[in-house]
Amino acid sequence: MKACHRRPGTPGVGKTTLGKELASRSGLKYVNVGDLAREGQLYDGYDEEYDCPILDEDRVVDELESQMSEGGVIVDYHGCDFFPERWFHIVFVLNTDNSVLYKRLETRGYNEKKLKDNIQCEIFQILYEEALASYSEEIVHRLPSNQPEDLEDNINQIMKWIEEWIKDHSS
Ligand code: DAT
Repeated sequence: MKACHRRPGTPGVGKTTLGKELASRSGLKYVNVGDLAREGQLYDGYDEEYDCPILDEDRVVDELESQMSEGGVIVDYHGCDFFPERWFHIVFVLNTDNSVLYKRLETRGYNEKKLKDNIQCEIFQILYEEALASYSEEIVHRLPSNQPEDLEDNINQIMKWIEEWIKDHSS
């Protein structure tokens, strides 16, 4: 479980595509944790097996704390168990069928080991279970992310949720 969420190689389910499009339509801020870590070199050693730096989770949390307390932020990352629970009002876990995911990751030039591990990770729904274990069940939602229509549906659904949330919290 640990090895899976430590890897910065994102599984290609469409988080960045969805996150950026949502930010542009809703006016919320978008933060890509992988980019943030790279820019600030927020790493704690190197994982030889996966040939990638290991995320320094505490420094990532410190770095994000002030803007997360302000609110209105969409956070894009493949793991979520090291973020403070109070940061989030809703958590979405994107699901892509294995055959579709395999093709996307192959296009990205992932090697055989990285491909197998990421697909394995998806099969066991590790990230979904991690989200359920880290946040209240009612705020964790699974969304399909196989085809462009899914993206549009997901955006519309989340936009509705954002509008409702704003309505409920503006008194
Ligand atoms: P991630 O941020 O999870 O790594 P991404 O947003 O970079 O994923 O998307 C990976 C690739 O898949 C990219 O080429 C765009 C494509 N993609 C994203 N969402 C999709 C969808 N709903 N249908 C088809 N392709 C999608």
